Amino acid sequence: MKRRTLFKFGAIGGLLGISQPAKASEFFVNSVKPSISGPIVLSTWSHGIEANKGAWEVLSEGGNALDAVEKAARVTESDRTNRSVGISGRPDRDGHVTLDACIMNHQSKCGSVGFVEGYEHPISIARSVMENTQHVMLVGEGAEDYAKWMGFKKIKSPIEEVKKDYKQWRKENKSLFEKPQINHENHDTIGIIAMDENGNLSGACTTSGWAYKLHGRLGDSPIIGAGLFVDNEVGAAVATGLGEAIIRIAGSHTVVELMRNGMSPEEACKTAVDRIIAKHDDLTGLQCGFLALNKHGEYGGYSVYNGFNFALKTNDFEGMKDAPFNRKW
Ligand code: SD4
Repeated sequence: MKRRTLFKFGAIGGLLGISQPAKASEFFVNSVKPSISGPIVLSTWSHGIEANKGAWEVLSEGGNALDAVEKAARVTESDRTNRSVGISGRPDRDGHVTLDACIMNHQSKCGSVGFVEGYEHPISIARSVMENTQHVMLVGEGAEDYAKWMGFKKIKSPIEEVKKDYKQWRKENKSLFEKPQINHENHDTIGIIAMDENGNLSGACTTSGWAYKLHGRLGDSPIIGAGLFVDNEVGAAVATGLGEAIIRIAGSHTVVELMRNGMSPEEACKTAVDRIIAKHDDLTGLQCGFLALNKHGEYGGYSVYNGFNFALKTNDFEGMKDAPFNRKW
């Protein structure tokens, strides 16, 4: 049934007192704005510029959003200068670099790995979990065994640069049992959301997680619905920042559901951030940001504190955008 017919029927049904169950696309009708032309990719933080370039190699050739977001994530995972993604990321309090990643496509298929050490591309292991197993999520030793079994190459971890940084951190933080702190220098997870030329959405998220976290800790980044969520009827969202706060409100899923109910991507991100703020008495150091894209190519972000930015690439634009925020540091 065409959308217009549905509306007519809906109006008559309303007059007759019959309520029609709404489809996702109907929720959207009030907020339809002009679509962008061609594909679009958005990535969190400034490392997103290079990641987007990777995605664009796929999208500009007519490739699909899933391949694009995986390629983008791999760019950042391979960047040895990056201290928050991949094996050069910051270690936990015991000196281990444990990696979290997840991926989700336009068919709501998803895969994830958490607490993985010594693999260059956790995002590709996550994709393999999605495509080659009946599971969504593998963690720790089991995820590493799976990766090995699937032919992913193990790298010695931690790498030398990380060991050096860790030694320094231990020196400066004599009491290892001090409360771990997150700050804006050390939490730049990459989350990527993209729409391809067929209008299909996918997303990816990969990180070494909260620096100096407790050994064994998983953040939001490998958790579908928290660090990433995609619903091809509505839109996609990714999160960055303090994972525990994001998990508490099922952050990325919340953003997508708010868009389903008619909010713009920016409004949806803001509403999710407001919810986080309302649920925490102490916001000291609690940075969280969301980035969202809807089916019409509209996008937006929002964060608790200033400083969150994201990289955007379309046929007409390549560069950084600053996200609006609730308060200043
Ligand atoms: C985590 N959400 O492990 C990640 C950290 C992050 O930008 O996103 N940093 O909690």
